[in-house]
Amino acid sequence: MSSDSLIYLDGEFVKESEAKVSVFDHGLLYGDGFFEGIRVYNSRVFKLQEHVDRAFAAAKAIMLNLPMTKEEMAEIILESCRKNNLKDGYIRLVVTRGKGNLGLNPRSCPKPSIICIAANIQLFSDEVYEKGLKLVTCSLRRNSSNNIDPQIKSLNYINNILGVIEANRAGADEVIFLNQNGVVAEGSGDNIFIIKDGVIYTPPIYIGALDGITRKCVMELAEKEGYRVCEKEFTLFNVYNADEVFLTGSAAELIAVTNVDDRVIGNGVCGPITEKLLNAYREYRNSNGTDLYQ
Ligand code: PXG
Repeated sequence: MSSDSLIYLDGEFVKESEAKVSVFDHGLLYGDGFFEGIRVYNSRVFKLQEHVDRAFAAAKAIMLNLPMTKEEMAEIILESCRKNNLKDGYIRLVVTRGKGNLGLNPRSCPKPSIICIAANIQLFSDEVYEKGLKLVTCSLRRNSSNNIDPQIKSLNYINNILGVIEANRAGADEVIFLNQNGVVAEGSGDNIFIIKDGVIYTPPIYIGALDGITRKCVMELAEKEGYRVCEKEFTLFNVYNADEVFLTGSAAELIAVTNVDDRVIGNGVCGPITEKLLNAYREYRNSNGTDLYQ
C-alpha cells in the first residue's frame, strides 16, 4: 500500500504517516489487546460478520469494553476499504487497551484504541500452491488455555513469532505447534488438516488452536463436496503418514504441505483432494462477502 493510505484510528481516518499510537498504549507496553486479519475479494469483505463476532468474543474474554456496536465495527472495516479504494487485499483490525500509565493495571486505560488498516497482500505464487510447503515441528508448544487461550487473537504473538524464527532457521516455510500433550495443534498463523483414506481430519479447537474462520469454511465446503470431515486429535505420526496435508488461514487460504520434518507427504506435490478444496474455496470466496458498495 502506498504511504498515503488512510488508516482508521480512534474515530477518524488519518494518513499512514500520521497514524501514531502513544508509547504508553498498553497494546505496545504489554501486548494488551487483540487483532483480526480479514480479506477483501472483488470489492467484498469476506466473512465480515464472523471476524467482527470473533473480535467481540476476544474483547469479552479480556474484559475490554468496545465503545461501539458490532454494526459500527463492521462499518469501520467497510469504510476503511472504501477510503483506500481497496478491491482486493487484506485488512488488519487492531484493538488495544489504549493509553495508560506504566503499570499493568488496565484501570489506568480509560479508552481502548481501535485501528483499521486496509492494505495489499503479498500472496504465495501459483508455483508454491502446486509444490506445497515445507514444515518443521516447533520446539515450543502452543500456548495452553491455562495461560493465553489460543482462541484469543491477542497482541501477544511472541510464541508464534518464535515458531516462525525456527522455521526460518530450518529453511522451512512454517512450523507445526503441538499442544502440551504432544497432540498436533496448528501452525503459527494457520490451522492444519490431514487427509487419510479420503477422510479429512483437523484437531478440535479445545486442544489449543484458533477457531479459524477459513478452517470452518473449508470444513463446510468439504462436506458439501461429499467428504467426511472429522475433528479429532492426532499426532505427528499421523501427519507424516497422511496422504495429504494442508493449512488454512485468511492470508494463505488453503495451501498444501508436502514435507514435514523431512518426511515427504504423499507424492510430494499438492494432492488431488487439497486441489479440489482449494478450487472450491476460491470459487466460494469469489462470490461471497459483504459488498463495499451496496
Ligand atoms: N491460527 C492462528 C494462530 C492464527 O493466527 C489462523 C489460525 C487462521 O485463522 P483464520 O480465521 O484467518 O482462518 C490464524 C490467523 C497473516 C497472519 O497475516 C494471520 C494470522 C495471524 C497473524 C498473521 O498471515 N492469523
